[in-house]
Amino acid sequence: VLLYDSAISGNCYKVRLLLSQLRIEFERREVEVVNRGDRVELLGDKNPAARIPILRLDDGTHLAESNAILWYLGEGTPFVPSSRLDRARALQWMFFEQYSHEPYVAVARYWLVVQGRDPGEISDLAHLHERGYAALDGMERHLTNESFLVGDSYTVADISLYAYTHLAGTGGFELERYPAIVAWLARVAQQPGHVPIDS
Ligand SMILES: N[C@@H](CCC(=O)N[C@@H](CS)C(=O)NCC(=O)O)C(=O)O
Repeated sequence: VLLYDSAISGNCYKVRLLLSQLRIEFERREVEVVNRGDRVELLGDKNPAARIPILRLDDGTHLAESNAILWYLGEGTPFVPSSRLDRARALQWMFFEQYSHEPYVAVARYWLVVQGRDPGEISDLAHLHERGYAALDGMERHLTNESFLVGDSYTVADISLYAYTHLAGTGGFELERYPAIVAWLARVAQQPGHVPIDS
């Protein structure tokens, strides 16, 4: 398979991490995520949203949205739960990631690290932090009593939320406030086949 990828994107990292853990060989095509003038020309026929990650499958068709790609790749493996309720719980966390977590935790990092802005220049940084901390509070409450997000094993839900949570410190979030999250991050990083974002 071929991955339209960005080395610095957490959404793309989710896909690289699962491909690595499934030992699926893939080719990477790096796409520029900062200067994005040609986005629709380059990606519009592959993803209506013209964003990466996009996976080109062996039949030549394309699949986009990081969490949809995780689900597709993980289906039929231990990374996607088999019981009806646990499958829905994995989706619950992945929708939470996209609606309540990534728009704040990833976006704070994007402005500070990728765009290299000073905190004072980012007009809505306080809002990003307030909402991002609310998402981290929710994860901390859950992980205080659980080893992983769904059931008692590592799934695509953990991959989805690991991607930007482990980078949250670079977005100005104080992860040391969250001992259960910190312990979970370490458990995730110990899973077989784990690769760091910059591999
Ligand atoms: N909801 C999408 C978000 C994809 C996304 O925001 N991709 C960014 C990189 S992290 C991108 O393509 N940025 C360039 C652009 O928007 O043109 C997913 O989870 O895959």
